[in-house]
Amino acid sequence: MKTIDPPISVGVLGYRFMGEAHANAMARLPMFFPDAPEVHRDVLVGRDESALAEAATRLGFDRFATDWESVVEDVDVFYNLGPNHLHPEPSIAALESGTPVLCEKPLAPTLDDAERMADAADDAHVQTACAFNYRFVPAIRYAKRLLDAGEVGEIHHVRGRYLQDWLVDPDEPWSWRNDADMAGSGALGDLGSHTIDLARFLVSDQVGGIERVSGHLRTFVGERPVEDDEGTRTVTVDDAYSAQAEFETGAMGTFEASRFATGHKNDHTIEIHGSRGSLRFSLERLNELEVLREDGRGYETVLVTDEDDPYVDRWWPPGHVLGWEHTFVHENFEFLSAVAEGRPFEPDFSAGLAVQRVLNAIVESDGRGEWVSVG
Ligand code: SOE
Repeated sequence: MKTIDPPISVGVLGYRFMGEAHANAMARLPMFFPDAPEVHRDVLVGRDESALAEAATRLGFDRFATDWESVVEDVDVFYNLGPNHLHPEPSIAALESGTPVLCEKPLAPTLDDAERMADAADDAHVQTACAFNYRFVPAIRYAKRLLDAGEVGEIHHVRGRYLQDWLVDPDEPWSWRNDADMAGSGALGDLGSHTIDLARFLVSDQVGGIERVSGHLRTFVGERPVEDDEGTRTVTVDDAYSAQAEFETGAMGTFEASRFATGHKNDHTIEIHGSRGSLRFSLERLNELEVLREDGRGYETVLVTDEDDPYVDRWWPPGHVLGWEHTFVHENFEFLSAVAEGRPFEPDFSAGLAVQRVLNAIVESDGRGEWVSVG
């Protein structure tokens, strides 16, 4: 695997939500992770020159560019944080130039694109990352430790749901996230990809992969107003999905996500029930893990902020809680360290592809009205 000597120059495509989250993470690294490789926020890539110039200055980049083609060859590492339809070509071009790539989730709008990206990663022998940032929540890492230690016993149920409500207003404007060509799918890919990845991360050692699914997708509002313009545009993706899943061992999975779950802003929960105990996590209380132990009478709430909890010693004393942005700092630390040390990174493009296969099977199952094998 490729090793890159620091300082590592990074080119970033995208300067909105995810561009800000990752730029903030890179800026925090030298202060809180002094053992992280030195990183140089080199070039920010986008289309609109004046917006780019402003963002490049604000986010600490030396320069900006409007053509990703030259950037992917020029930098040590490429971050693809654009809308989903921009994930495949720039990422593949970067890999073909031997440049390691971190790409936002879902890996691609379609399974076909995700397969091409994973193939390019295999051929390139460089580090790739599919940015499932919730793997880097300390309480999730702590949950994995408990699961790996066999604390919940044989796993029977894995239940994950990701609830938001930002589209419940039919006057909320249309955006690329509502478009099948640009996004691939809606709540399923945007939110469900996180849940499927988290489930795989936490329990695949115990229950194997997801073998088959039964899915249901629904669009509640078919047309949305166009921002600052006349008329409406058609919504071509799901507003919500639900799915049943069967893991290799026969363990049962139930998953759902919605952008219409009134009252829920960013409520990502995962519950695991085993023969000896259970675990429960919610992103809205991300410093906590609820644990039911074999000899317990009920769930105990563990505040996962002790010094020996994952990543916590890098930040504040016990009880001085962490937030959503810290997950990106941890993720950037792990990815950039892997690049500097010539190690592979997890979750990589093959993990992104594995999630995409499940998303695809859920869509197919909805269309056919029957259970579909994940393949
Ligand atoms: C919007 O729905 C969004 O920002 C997702 O795109 C992110 O992946 C998720 O972490 C929060 O919600």
